Amino acid sequence: MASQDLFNAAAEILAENDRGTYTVPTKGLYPFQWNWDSCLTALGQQKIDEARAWTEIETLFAHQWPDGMVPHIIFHQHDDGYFPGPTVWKTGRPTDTSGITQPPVAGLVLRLLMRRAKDLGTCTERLRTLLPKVVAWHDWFYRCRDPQGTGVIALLHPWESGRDNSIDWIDALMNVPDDGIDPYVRRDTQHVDASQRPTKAEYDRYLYLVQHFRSLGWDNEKLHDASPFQVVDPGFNAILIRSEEDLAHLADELGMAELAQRLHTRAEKARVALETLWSEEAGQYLCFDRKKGALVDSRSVGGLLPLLAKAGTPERQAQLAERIREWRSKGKFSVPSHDPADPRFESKRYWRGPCWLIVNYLLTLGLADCGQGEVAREVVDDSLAMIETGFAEYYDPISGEALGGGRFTWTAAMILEFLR
Ligand code: 9YW
Repeated sequence: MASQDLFNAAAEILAENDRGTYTVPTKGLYPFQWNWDSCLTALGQQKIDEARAWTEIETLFAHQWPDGMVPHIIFHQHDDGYFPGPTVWKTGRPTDTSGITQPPVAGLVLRLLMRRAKDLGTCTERLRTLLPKVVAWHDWFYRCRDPQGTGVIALLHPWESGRDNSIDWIDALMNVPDDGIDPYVRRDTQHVDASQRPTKAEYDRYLYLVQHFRSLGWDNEKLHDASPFQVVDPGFNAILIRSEEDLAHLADELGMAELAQRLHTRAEKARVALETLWSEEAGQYLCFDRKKGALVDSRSVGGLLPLLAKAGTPERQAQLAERIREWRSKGKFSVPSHDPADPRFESKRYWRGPCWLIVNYLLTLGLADCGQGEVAREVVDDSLAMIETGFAEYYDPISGEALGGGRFTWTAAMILEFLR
């Protein structure tokens, strides 16, 4: 498709999924506001309507919890098409929300919005209001998800990672009971092919965790230590570090030198801690299971995302870029969500192999920063090639085929970014 046609097609999807002050990922399958979807969508929206992009993020942060957490779903409107809905979460918020969070891309997105701002005065004003809220979210992460002060934070639920059914969580989920769960009916498998979705055994454990946290009153001062699932994800932590540094830069620009220094210092500590997740054998970063006290033997794309934080030595960064090329040569398109050489890889099952354009985008930012521009260009080219099969939720890395939900918001937003 010609660039202008692609731009128009992507803009049409953003408009179609726009609910005025927030955007749904895709109608039917995901009818509410999702945290990292919204922030990444704002990047695409800026190309069309800068003010609307800021509103997207402001709406999300209007539902921040008093303790600083920003929920992964905001249930703005009633819709039975999604499970688990508000009656399962029961978080007791004025507007219903889920009780867990998602990858903190807001900080890095705000810096990009500011860098490209057209109406600098208005954007700066909106930033002044948003910045302390994003900082409060980051403070929450380090207070509630790293109570021992290790420098890296743990996820308490696979859904928090944004990479729901990754192979990364299989072992740690074995520590989560699957009994005593209220009877439930899944809705996702009514919208899309069940063979491409998480399994029932996984869903049972996802729901056990929700029920367990609910029984603790969603008190974030208690959840970490009480959770049978505590996994440190290098990808998630890399996003947090990158966003933290971007917030520090923004704080500096707003004349908040002390805050900027505090954020820089914390990001530095996190960056050092991230290196404990490096595996020489795998040639990449791996998750760390805090309950077991061991690295997780799973070579997922989460372990390549530290490029985004410019983590590690140039040698390590080069190895990560090499992984991207190696995985591409085993599949056909960049970047599979898991090493295709792993027998557990599945080219069509959600986060067990398929390519996701949001991850591709984050990797291209990291690759460019780490002097790997050529690999970044290959990732962009592959992304644009896969889009020819449709603006899908995700893609098969072997056939390039569109999979999952269709007319997907963040995929459209990423195409607008790739067309820059
Ligand atoms: C769910 C909305 C979300 C994304 C996640 C993705 C999937 C399913 O869809 O989650 O039920 O929340 O894994 O990253 O935010 O697009």
